[in-house]
Amino acid sequence: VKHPLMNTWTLWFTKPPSGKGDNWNELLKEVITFGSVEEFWGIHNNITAVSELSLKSDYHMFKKGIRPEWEDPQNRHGGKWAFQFKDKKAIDIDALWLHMMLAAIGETLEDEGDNEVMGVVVNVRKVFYRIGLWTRTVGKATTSGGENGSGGKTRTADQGKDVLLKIGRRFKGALDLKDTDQVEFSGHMDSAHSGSTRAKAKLVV
Ligand code: M7G
Repeated sequence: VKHPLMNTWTLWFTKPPSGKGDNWNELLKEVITFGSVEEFWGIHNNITAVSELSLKSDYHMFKKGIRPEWEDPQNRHGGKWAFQFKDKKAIDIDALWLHMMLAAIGETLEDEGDNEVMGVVVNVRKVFYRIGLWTRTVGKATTSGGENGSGGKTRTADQGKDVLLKIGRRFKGALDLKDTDQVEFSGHMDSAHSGSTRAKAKLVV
């Protein structure tokens, strides 16, 4: 028996660079696409744990059809919530990443109709692990889901921001962070321009 997930997801892997001249595009590999609870566990039980990955590796789990890149047109106006775990030895990154993936596939990070969650990411770096949650927008006013204004949902900038803040709080909850820990949101535009994802935060929870 297969228990279907609400969405179909694709797992991606970023290999650490092997030398000079490796660009982002060549390092990002699509691994597998799945749409059921059973497939998820089959994959999870058979791939390398985050704690065993080399430095500069990433896992990305995104909704099927969305590349985990700023360049994907679906991410063009988006951003991400992210938290850096700076004491790598003090945390169980495998458990945290599992919780993050379960929250994503279990659709507990947003309410039906929010339509913000694109995917989740874990970065393995020398001095931290970072877990991120990519969103479709940066909380601007939008109209979506209808053509020529017919049946489309209009969202004011305030509503857009409220949705992102709610998602940020759920992200923080899924990672079991303390109230005093700060989770920051930044837009991909800023990330791309500053040359790093450590761009100035627009929102904090
Ligand atoms: P990171 O892995 O998000 O954070 O970005 P880090 O600085 O803590 O390692 C590292 C670098 O990877 C960026 O400066 C970019 O060169 C590259 N990179 C990361 N992302 C998510 C993208 C992307 O979506 N598109 C492109 N072109 N490069 C990216």
